[in-house]
Amino acid sequence: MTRRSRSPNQIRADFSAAMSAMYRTEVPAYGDLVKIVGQTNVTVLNSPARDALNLTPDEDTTRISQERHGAIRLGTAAELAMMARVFRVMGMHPVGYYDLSVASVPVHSTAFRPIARADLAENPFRVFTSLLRLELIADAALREKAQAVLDRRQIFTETAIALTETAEANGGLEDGDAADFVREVLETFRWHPEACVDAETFAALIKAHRLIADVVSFRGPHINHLTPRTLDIDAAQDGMIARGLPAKAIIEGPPRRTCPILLRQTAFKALDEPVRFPTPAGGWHDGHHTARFGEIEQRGAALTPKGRTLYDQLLAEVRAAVLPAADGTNTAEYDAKLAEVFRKFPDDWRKLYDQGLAYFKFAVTGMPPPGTPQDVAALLDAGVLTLSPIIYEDFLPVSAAGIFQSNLGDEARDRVQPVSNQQQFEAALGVPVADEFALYDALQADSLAACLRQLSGTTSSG
Ligand code: OOG
Ligand code: NI
Repeated sequence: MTRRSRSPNQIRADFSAAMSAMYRTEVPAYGDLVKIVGQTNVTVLNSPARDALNLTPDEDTTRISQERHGAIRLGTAAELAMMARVFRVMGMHPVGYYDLSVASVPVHSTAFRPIARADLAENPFRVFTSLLRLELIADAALREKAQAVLDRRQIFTETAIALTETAEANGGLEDGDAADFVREVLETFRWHPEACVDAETFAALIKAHRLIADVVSFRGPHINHLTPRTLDIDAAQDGMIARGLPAKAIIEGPPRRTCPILLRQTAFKALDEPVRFPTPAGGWHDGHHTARFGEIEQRGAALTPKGRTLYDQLLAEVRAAVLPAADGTNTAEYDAKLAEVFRKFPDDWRKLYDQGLAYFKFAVTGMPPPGTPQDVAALLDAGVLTLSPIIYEDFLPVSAAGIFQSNLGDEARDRVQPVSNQQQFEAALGVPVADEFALYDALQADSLAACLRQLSGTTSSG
């Protein structure tokens, strides 16, 4: 019998499926969310709205509702460095740096994700991974205590570490080892209701910041949400409300548009769950904790640095006028302001291209009439080239902060001093993070170059 190797893409798909199954049993409300998304997606796929989705020919619509991302929060540099090695076995690489301290959340983050288009198409699963910044806890005694608790824990099983080393040494894993690897790595993401700190320490950590308590008090970095793709996030949000799920007050990101850009996200808020704290007498003390939720996302075009600056400016303008309240009391006002301010963001693919606001891929769709100048605008005008948006595969710090905060409560705002530190993050990670703009820029340049080569081939041979 020959031993076959399992590709990183296959391992990532296996892992994502295993995690989805685990999370649905751990958080039944997440199973409800998956059903709502599945139903909404079928409705859209069978309606005229399907045409506006820009589905790529390689898009497998039977997998459209699969999870696009999940998130974890790690406690130490060593955990982050090991996690990076584990994700690499699954073909996931750190892209982007997100500083959440600007939103009073004491973490900084990256997204581990596949990079090549073919890999994303095979399985797009990524993990938004945060590292706690204990140095942002003001109370020195509490900070040291938290550090000591974190230094004592081992979040990876021995087998997970050994199989990661095997994969590194051999350049991959064979089928049997890959299955063991997925099962063992899943343990790191599992929920443990038994806390590893006593109730008093937990209360002190909660007082410092709810997020610190979530990271420090448990045996591992439980997966805190999974996020399937919805084809109509407004309908899915209504569906959540209709099914009685505690939906977040607003949809994060840009407004609904004819030409979708970046990323729109919403979630149901973390549920209150029973946990147990060890007592000095060796027993357990019952308590509760809110950590785990479900999210949905809808993606649009990746923006250039110029487009992103405009997006950030417009969003800041909206938030200066109406800051969304967690209890939903000003949601209608916020949505109206968002729609109004974003009228300044062109909503037409050609304009977005001409103004250098978004990234595109190109296709040759005609023969150049004699005398057509060889510039892109002229080729687009003549219908020789056609544009379609390159989809945004990353995250948005203001949106991420909104997702964090909807699970932490309004009281978590304005508590941490913002200090961005990408160098410190990369030192912990062990490698630099990839620059998302450079990745999109290369995709666009490659696509255009391939089309121009094809055209010069047709003109010189004809
Ligand atoms: C991560 C929140 C950020 C997103 O989709 O922006 C996030 C967390 O709560 O740990 O997942
Ligand atoms: Ni998320």
